[in-house]
Amino acid sequence: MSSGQSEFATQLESVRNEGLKALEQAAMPEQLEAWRVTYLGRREGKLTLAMRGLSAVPPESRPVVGAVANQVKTALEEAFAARKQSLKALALERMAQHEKLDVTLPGRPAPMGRLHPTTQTIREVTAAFTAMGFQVVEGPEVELDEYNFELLNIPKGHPARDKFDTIWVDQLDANGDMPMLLRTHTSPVQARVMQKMQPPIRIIAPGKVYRYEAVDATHEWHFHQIEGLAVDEGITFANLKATLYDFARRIFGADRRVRFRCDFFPFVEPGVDMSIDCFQCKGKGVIKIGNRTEPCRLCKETGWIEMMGAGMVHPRVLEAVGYDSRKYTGFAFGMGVERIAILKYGIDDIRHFYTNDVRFLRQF
Ligand code: FA5
Repeated sequence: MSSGQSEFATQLESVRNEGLKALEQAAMPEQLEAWRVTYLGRREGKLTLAMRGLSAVPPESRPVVGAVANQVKTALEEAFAARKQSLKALALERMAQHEKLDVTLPGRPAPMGRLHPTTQTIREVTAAFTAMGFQVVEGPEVELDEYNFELLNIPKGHPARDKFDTIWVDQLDANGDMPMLLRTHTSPVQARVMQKMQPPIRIIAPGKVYRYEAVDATHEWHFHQIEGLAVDEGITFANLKATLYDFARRIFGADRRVRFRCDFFPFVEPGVDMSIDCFQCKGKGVIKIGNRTEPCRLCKETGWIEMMGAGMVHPRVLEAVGYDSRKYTGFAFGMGVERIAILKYGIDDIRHFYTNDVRFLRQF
């Protein structure tokens, strides 16, 4: 080996030894990168600088010396890759130890949604009637005066309109009247169904209704009703009573008492209201608190809570939709859904339903 050749080889050896030693000290990613630039950097790296000495080696010796240079380069590169790999593995191991997950810990329970008591009640009542052969239909909440009143034998100026405190849609027709309203009851669905279908008819129509009235323990300004209608040849008041008794037994059990009293609705004749004994005072009208006797607020001391209005469909209503009232008769009823829920679950105030207090809603 010539002196230039051996000097060059020694220089390379020393770069390798120094580099390998320095590599052991590099423990952090940034130290590793600094090492790479110092020893393997293309422009100013120590290996690059040492390689420049190759020009002093005679051309015939260059292949031998070049091979040595390649060995050194490979040794440094492999050592670098191995160090990088082992530092990465170490970092992962440390992370696994410090950020350990305990997969046996129980998860946080996600709150479960549930059906609103109104929806549950609608479903229960609907199931009771579908079991008796009734079909479920729906109608619009924004309704025409024609269906809400006119076709139900409540023409303009009829005093019965005062009973339904109406929320009108603020839009005038050519006569300067307001033809649209938020339906005050589900009875307009009766007229809509009869216009479309021919008897025999057995339907129930659940839905939301609105009334411009003062709110108290048993009255809301928006609530739900379920309408019922049966029209066929030979339907009598006995069919109405039997159907409603059966419904009451299915929903409230056989031991609750119900009563029918005469009532007036222009779309039925005769008309009744159906009440059930008050769950709070057990039909007595008063409640005992210790030695004291207090009036029952829920039933207003009557011992009864009204559930629904009902009656035989008025012949004028049948005629208005084109039925022959000498051939067909029918019965209809309309019940308050929240009132049914109040009676079934012993709820003391209708206002709980729509204040969205989860403590109330969770009970059902
Ligand atoms: C009607 O709405 C008639 N359409 C019912 C009817 C249908 C009669 C078919 C005859 C034939 P009424 O206004 O009484 O009637 O209401 C019916 C039921 O809705 C009541 O018995 C009661 O359970 C419920 N209800 C009435 N007003 C309210 C209110 N403000 N808040 C909650 N429930 C109410």
